[in-house]
Amino acid sequence: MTQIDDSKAQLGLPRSGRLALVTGVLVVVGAALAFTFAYLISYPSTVVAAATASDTVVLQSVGAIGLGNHPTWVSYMAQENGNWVHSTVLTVPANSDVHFKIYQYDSGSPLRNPYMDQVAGTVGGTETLNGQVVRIVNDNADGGIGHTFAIPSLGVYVPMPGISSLQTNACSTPVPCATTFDHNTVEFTIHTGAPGTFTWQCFVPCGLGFLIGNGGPMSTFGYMGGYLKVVA
Ligand SMILES: [Cu+2]
Repeated sequence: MTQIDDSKAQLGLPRSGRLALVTGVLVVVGAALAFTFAYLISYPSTVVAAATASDTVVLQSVGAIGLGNHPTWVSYMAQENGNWVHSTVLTVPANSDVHFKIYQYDSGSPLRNPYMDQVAGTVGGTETLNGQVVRIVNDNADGGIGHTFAIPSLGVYVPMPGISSLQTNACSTPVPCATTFDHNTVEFTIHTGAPGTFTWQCFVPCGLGFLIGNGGPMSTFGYMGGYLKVVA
């Protein structure tokens, strides 16, 4: 009767080979866990969007961010000291009139809820669209609505039209988009109250390729939503 050599019976490998295999598997699993953990705790940096009430919060919305983990995703960017940062976590001063200027480079579509054509929660209940003061934007016009800037808990809703389908100079370079590309400029002022942290988001279901447009960039901080940190 033949005696089974235990050192070679399993996987047909000698003991040292099995040890190397197990070590290899552990290293791969460990690396995968570390990568997943690092991904889950990654978070947009906080941008001092307006240090004082006399500063303007400058943002841009783009059709594709072109960098990071999701280069094809639609996104906002924010300016800090004149430099563009891929973040949507913004600090602004409390108890102040804070002015916003948003360059909107993306195309748009009609809204699912045209109620959001109306500007709300801004000083005067208006926005300035390409230099013109308006209270309402027609989402059924050419271009539709690209994105909205909304802070639901403060009652702020600002519709931002998409660029016209007839325009031929859409932003095609890596972000940030330069103002030489087609865009709409939306400006408004909100009055901040006491310090606090408020969620802001887009309400256009612009997450192309995701379930009813609300996944991906619509549900990931740093893209179509973020925090407005109102600080003393
Ligand atoms: Cu959007």
